[in-house]
This record gives sequence, structure tokens and C-alpha cells, in this order.
Amino acid sequence: MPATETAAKTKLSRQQYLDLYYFMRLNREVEDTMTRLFRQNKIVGGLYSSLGQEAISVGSAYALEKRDWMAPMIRNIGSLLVKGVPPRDIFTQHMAKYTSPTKGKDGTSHFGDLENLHIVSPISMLGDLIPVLTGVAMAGRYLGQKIVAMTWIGDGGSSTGVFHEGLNLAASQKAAFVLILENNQWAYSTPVRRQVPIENLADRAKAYGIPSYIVDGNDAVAMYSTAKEAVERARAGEGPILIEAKTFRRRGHAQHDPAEYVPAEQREHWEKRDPIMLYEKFLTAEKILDAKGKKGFEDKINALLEKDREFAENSPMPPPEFASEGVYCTGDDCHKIRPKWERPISEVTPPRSSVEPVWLVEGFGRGKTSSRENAPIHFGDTQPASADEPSAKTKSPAKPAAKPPARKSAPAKSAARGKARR
Ligand SMILES: Cc1ncc(C[n+]2csc(CCOP(=O)(O)OP(=O)(O)O)c2C)c(N)n1
Ligand SMILES: [Mg+2]
Repeated sequence: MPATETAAKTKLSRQQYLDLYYFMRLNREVEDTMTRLFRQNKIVGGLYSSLGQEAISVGSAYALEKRDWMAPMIRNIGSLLVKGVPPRDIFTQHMAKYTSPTKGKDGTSHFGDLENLHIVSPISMLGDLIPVLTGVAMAGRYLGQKIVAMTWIGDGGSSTGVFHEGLNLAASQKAAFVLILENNQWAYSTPVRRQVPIENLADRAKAYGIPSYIVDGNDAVAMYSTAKEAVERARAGEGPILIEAKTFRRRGHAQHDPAEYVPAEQREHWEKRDPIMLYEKFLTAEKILDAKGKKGFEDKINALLEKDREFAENSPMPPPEFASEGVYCTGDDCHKIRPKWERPISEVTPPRSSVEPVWLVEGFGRGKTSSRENAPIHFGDTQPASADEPSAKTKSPAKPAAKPPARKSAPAKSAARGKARR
């Protein structure tokens, strides 16, 4: 059984330390701005807070590279900001404006960006992003991209069936996948000790034979160092890794919930451990941040948020006639659904669908399906089908993926729909 691990704190460059600080402050200010907007009745739907959990979203997303993929949950606005989503998209989306990424069709952070930022949109069903992001990681390997996929889950969400199905899939497929389990002690009004009979949720990893870490989720540098180590291990082919970040949900489940069920002593304990306050102390002691530097960040953030909030407030709501558009796909007059092959079509369809994986992972070589074809997704240490065929481990990695074929240009109608739908 792999034991739970602790990563040593990494020494960051001055710029990296300051980046973490900037994004944590930005995360908090974006959410504070939205709280004010909510009280003015300008937010459509619920508003969730990650107050006190900013180090987790920011520290973990900061460990990802541009090519990597992620799917945030409701308390991960910080990870959206780190990945490059502008605050204005977050404001317009929460206000259901026509200028938002979903053109006002959806709220909260239910939007993604598959093309540029590699963000899969969150979905409400807790845990479902785990198999989805496992699939992203598996696809990345199949396509020869050395990407890592990351998502987040709560203490409550870690008791869903799909959490376990997903993690088992990730483990058995050795997917380059990192799961951040935010143990903020509460799921709605249920304290973690009343819904899980184990002390450390990181122990769930043992059931799947994968490594896990426990980290102080209110310590930005510890969070980043742990996530970075996990991301690099996953990228190196070690398979999925679970990180339990211990923290506390400082507000109610959402704005409607005053959370009076939370014991005052628990709240006080964690308020003294505010991640931004702790990080400021550290940066000041290390002489990385002084009063002038702090003021500089505040001015920069205020100016950005003022501009983006005004843009969102001045944006129109979707026109009424748009309500019926983009809801159901009606076929060709809506858009053509085309697979995005990425590799030559002949290579990924039978009988030639037995292409070599371009990124072979130790102990995870080529396998055979029951029909004795090479499996498109490769299963563990399956023995070669015949004696004359060398095993995967002795074979050299396959050549890089062939260039994808030039795609036929889309008909005018389908090109136009891209604009209409998103
Ligand atoms: C499968 C599923 N069950 C129930 C819900 C309703 N629900 C939404 S958030 C939530 C509590 C989640 O608690 P936790 O996972 O600890 O995350 P936190 O809110 O603390 O960040 C529940 C029960 C849901 N969205 N999906
Ligand atoms: Mg929770």
C-alpha cells in the first residue's frame, strides 16, 4: 500500500512567489466584488465562496503548464484566473449576460474553453469530472501529448460512487491525472466526521493503489509544492495522484446559507489561519513583499476589477428570442457534428486502429483485445499474443504522431453556428 506522503516545500523564484500572491488576492477580490453584486440582486442564481480556500485553487492550478487540462468546481475561481480566464468572463457569467462565455445560457462557473485554455466546464453532479478528466488524460497519452489533467472534489463529493469509479479507472489506466480533494470539513451542513468514518480522506487512495499526499491547504507554498510534485510525477508516467488539502469553508454552502450550524470555536480557529494573511507574513519575513509592493498589487487589482465589473454591469441580458436558440441541436441547420480526429482517420478506424501509443508508459504497454487486435487503449502488462512478438517493455517508443490531415473547411452554416452557440 503506498503511504500518504508530504512534499518538501519548493524554493520559488521571486516572481513565482509574487504570482501566487497576486492570484490569491485577485481570487478574493473577484469574489468580494461578486458578493456585493449579489447583495444588489445582480447575480443570477447562487453564489459560492472560496473564502479561506484560495491557496488551494491558486497553488494547484499554478503547478499546471499551459498545455495541461483542468476542470474547476464551484470553489475554484482562483484556478480559472491562474489558467487565464479574465475576471470579466466570471462577472458576466454570474450575471447571465449576453457577453458571457455561455451568452447568458448558464451561470456560476459553468463554462469552459476547450480550444485555448484547456478548461473543461464544471458540471453540477459531484464527482463526474473525475472520469471525464481521466479520459482527457488518457486521450492526451493516446495523442502523444505529455499533458496532465487536474480536477477538484470536496469532502462530500468524495463519497459519491463516481469518485470511486473514476479513481479506479484512472488508477487502472495509469492516467496522468491529479485530483485535489478539498477537505473543508463541511458538505452543506454535514460535518465530515459524520459522513466519512476515516480520519484522512487521502487514505481513499490506498483502495486504488495510488500515491496520495496530505497538505495544509491554507499554506500557499506547501500547496503549490505538493501539486507541482504530483503533476510532475503524473507527467513522468507514475499514474494518478490524490492530494488531500485540509482547510475550512469559511462561509455557508452558498450565499443563502448563514451556516449557523458551524461551531464558533472552529470558525475562530480557521479565521486565524487565513491563507492570504499567512502568506503575507511569509513574504514580508522573506523580504519579498513590503507595504509599497502590496499597495501596487491592490491598485492593479482594483483597476482591473473596476473595469471588468463595469463592462459586466453595462452588458445586455440576452435578447428574448435567443432563449430558444442553441438549446436543441436540430441537425445541419444548427451545426454538423464532426469528430476531431487529430490523427489520420485511417489510423484510428478499423482495420488500422491498432496504432502504437506514441507515449509508452513503463508497465503500461501494448495489449490485445479479445479479438486479438491491438487495443486502442492499452491494458497493463498484457502478455504479447504470440511468441514472435516482443513485449511492450522491450519495444522502443513509437514514432511521433503523424500530422493530422488537413481538415475540410466547414460549410458556411456550421462556421456561423460557432458564433451563435457560444
Ligand atoms: C451527485 C451529487 N449529489 C448531491 C449534489 C448536491 N450538492 C451540491 S454541493 C453539495 C455539498 C458538497 O460538499 P463538498 O463536496 O464537501 O464540497 P464543498 O461544498 O464543501 O466545497 C451537495 C450535496 C450534487 N450536486 N451532486
Ligand atoms: Mg466540503
